[in-house]
Amino acid sequence: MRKIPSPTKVLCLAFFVLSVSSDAEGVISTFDNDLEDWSKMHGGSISHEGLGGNPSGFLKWTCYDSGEFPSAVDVWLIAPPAYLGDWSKFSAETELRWDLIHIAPGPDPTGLSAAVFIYGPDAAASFWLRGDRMASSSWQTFAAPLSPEHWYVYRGSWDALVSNVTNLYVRVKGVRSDVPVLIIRGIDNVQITIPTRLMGDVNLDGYVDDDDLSILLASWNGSVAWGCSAADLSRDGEIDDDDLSLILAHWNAGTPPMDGGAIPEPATLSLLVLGGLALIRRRCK
Ligand SMILES: [Ca+2]
Ligand SMILES: [Ca+2]
Ligand SMILES: [Ca+2]
Repeated sequence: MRKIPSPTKVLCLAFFVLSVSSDAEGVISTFDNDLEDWSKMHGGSISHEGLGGNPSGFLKWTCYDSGEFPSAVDVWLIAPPAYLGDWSKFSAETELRWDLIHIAPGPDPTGLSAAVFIYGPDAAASFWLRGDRMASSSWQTFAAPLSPEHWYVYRGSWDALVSNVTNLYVRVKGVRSDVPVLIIRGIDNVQITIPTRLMGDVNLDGYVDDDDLSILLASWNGSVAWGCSAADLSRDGEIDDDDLSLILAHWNAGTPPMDGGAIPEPATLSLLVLGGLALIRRRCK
């Protein structure tokens, strides 16, 4: 069983402020004028939209399934050559990021997931995001840190892979349906970057609040693989009290999103944390 911090300890940590930032670098696709040499394989079609992105233009994926022959309709977006080559030059703080929106989500958006695949001559790895963060009708940012503990290396070694990345695919899962469905999603701002990260902001919406705490508690004691990585704020490979401390230390940092909910008062926050810790204790028994 992992050590659970006392509420006093974690609440005291809320008064510490850390700043974590660095210069952005790498490559980015804003899709503001065209598809920027991205292509796709598997289901549906992709096109360029000049407006409605995050901001300006974006890549639109449209998939219509007649329902007559239920089939997987995932799209695999194929990155252009600018993203390939030697990734070993990137530091461990570097992330592959992309923004996603569900314009027509299909019948079961909560069943969605997303993944990134990278291939080299003798190596391959995947990074997965859980579906429960995918079902949003507003733009959301997702991130895959470029460090090996966040990836499932299923062929070869990580070092061999990042020394020569020959293929990069961003995959967005569709649905299997026996009734006609229309799915439209948007992708914007695919990039390899060292982000200016707002510490504690697990869902990357620019604000630290109960949404972030909820994701962390739902991932408690999880490993960073299979979609829990966003909650691993301390980057030590586990979701635990270190990460909880970082969220509480940065509570209400950033700017509330336009459609954000009410900001919990400190007393409400205390109850929220105590409730979460009680839940964790029960799980640990
Ligand atoms: Ca754009
Ligand atoms: Ca947030
Ligand atoms: Ca951690």
